[in-house]
Amino acid sequence: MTTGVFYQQGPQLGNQYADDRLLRQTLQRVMPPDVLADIEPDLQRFGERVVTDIAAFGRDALANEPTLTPFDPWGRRIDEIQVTQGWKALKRVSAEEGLVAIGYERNEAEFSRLYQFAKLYLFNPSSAIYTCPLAMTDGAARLLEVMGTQSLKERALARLTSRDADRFWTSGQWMTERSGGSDVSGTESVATPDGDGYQLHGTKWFTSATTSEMAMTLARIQGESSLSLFYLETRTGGGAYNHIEIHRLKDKLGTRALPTAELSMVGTRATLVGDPGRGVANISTLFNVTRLYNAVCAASGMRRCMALMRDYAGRRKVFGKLLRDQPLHVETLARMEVEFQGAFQLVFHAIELMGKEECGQASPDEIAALRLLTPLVKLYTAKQYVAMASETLESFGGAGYVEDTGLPVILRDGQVLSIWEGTTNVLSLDALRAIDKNQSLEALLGLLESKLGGIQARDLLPAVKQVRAAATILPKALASAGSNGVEAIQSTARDIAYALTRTYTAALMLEHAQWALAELDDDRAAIAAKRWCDQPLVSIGAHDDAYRAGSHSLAMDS
Ligand code: UCC
Repeated sequence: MTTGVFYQQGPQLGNQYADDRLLRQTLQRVMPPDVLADIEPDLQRFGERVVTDIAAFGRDALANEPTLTPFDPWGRRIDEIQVTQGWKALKRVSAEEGLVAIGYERNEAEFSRLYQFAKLYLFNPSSAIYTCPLAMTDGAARLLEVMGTQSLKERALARLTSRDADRFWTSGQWMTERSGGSDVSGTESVATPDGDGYQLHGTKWFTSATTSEMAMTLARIQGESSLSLFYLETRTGGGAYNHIEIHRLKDKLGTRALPTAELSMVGTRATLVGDPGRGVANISTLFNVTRLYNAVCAASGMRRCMALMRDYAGRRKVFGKLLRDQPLHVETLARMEVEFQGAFQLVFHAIELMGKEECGQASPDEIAALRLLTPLVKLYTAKQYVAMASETLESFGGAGYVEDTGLPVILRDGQVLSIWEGTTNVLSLDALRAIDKNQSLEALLGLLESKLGGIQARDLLPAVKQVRAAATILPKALASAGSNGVEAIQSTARDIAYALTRTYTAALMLEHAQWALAELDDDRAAIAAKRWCDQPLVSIGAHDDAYRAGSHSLAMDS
């Protein structure tokens, strides 16, 4: 060993369940003791696994990216996508660990989704985004559970939710075409009746996890003005493609272990799901699930960033002191922890509501609130995670910019979370749709008030007042934005989404803080909640004609 030469130690990770106080506390707060006692040994075990063999599979998948071989040596078109052993192992692990199955076995009744998503949260940062195929698989499973025929349930749902790795299927979600990603109404794919099914023709421009055994997709039945939803299997019984040609794999900024292809359906046999012409409304069951996956992945990414930065702060010395003793570094991490805690409470609250809804335990207000929370939770956590990923790299200095530290992938993979499954703007507009159609704002504000009503700790009361003041402004600000017409309210949609999210999150953080003070005499959640509430919660401008003309002139230099 060389003496006198300095080598920096990199960050180390411990058991990701044992080390995660917020996860453990939140499950303790929300779940009955017997349910927690039932699942905790599994979470404890899995918390170790995600930093040992699962992390190794993830590293292998990142190091050996998928490839497409279009032809065999004799010139036959084969379109074979090869994925690494690590990626294949992640599929086996996902089945055996029940990462989708737990949500459908429902052994823990309405708490099953919390259990399942706690495992996904532990899994995601080590998985090279294997959570993407799992998200679509879960979304397809829910869709088939709600609107699939008995034969589709027996054939596909049973495989999507299987714990048997040899039987387990994943699903794709083929929505995007060259004509539109956010706006799918321009979909050019057509469906022609063929016996008791359909033949699909058309090109899909982004198909994630293209090695999946099945996909849900949209196409227009001849003669119908609106899109319909279809189930297809990617291979026929003999193993050949189901009339599908793969053109190329996308060369993406991140998610590089995940095969994402451009492909054409050239007579692909498919089955209609749900009523014809209701394709967009029907597939929303799927993407409302994937949007919650997106959010849990953002929160889990934030938590991984905190774990890495915290450990490193105890190893790295600068200007004569460890980073953990540098006041500005500590302040930077403290702000990030507040952001993480907010994201965490928001995500796990949405999952709690999802579990209740699926088990018939949610009130009408909780169902309406979840409709609005889904786009809010997705858009907000994704955006905050991208900012946090960037700050995390910076906190490692030059090491954060060097590939083999394993840090740059955090930023590259994080960036996709605010793009796929609906961009920030598309989801802000979806939140307006939910407010307009589902009376979800009243429901959300009702839940918020019931949470604030349970807070008694004297130390938290000023923050409760701040949140009540913000909640009172919200409907008025919305009405005022709406009074200037459709374009005015659309131009404020992001401000509205942020204001709603920040205000509701404040109530969730205060609820947890109250519990932690009362039950555990732990004031750390209270510190975070008060700091969250001290930031501006609502900032919604009145975008009248003159304001928007000014915006147009600034944006377009007109
Ligand atoms: O596939 C992709 C990548 C896969 C990777 C998955 C990873 C998952 C995360 C993993 C974590 C690591 S990306 C492609 C994703 N594409 C999108 O998400 C599309 C984004 N665009 C939208 O969401 C738009 O808002 C559209 C497409 C829904 C807008 O379409 P329309 O046709 O203009 O919408 P309409 O006409 O407003 O709505 C049609 C119907 C209405 O119902 P009815 O007909 O009863 O009035 C709406 O209320 O659909 C209903 N609807 C919804 N219902 C629309 N959105 C929703 C919703 N979110 N929930 C319930």
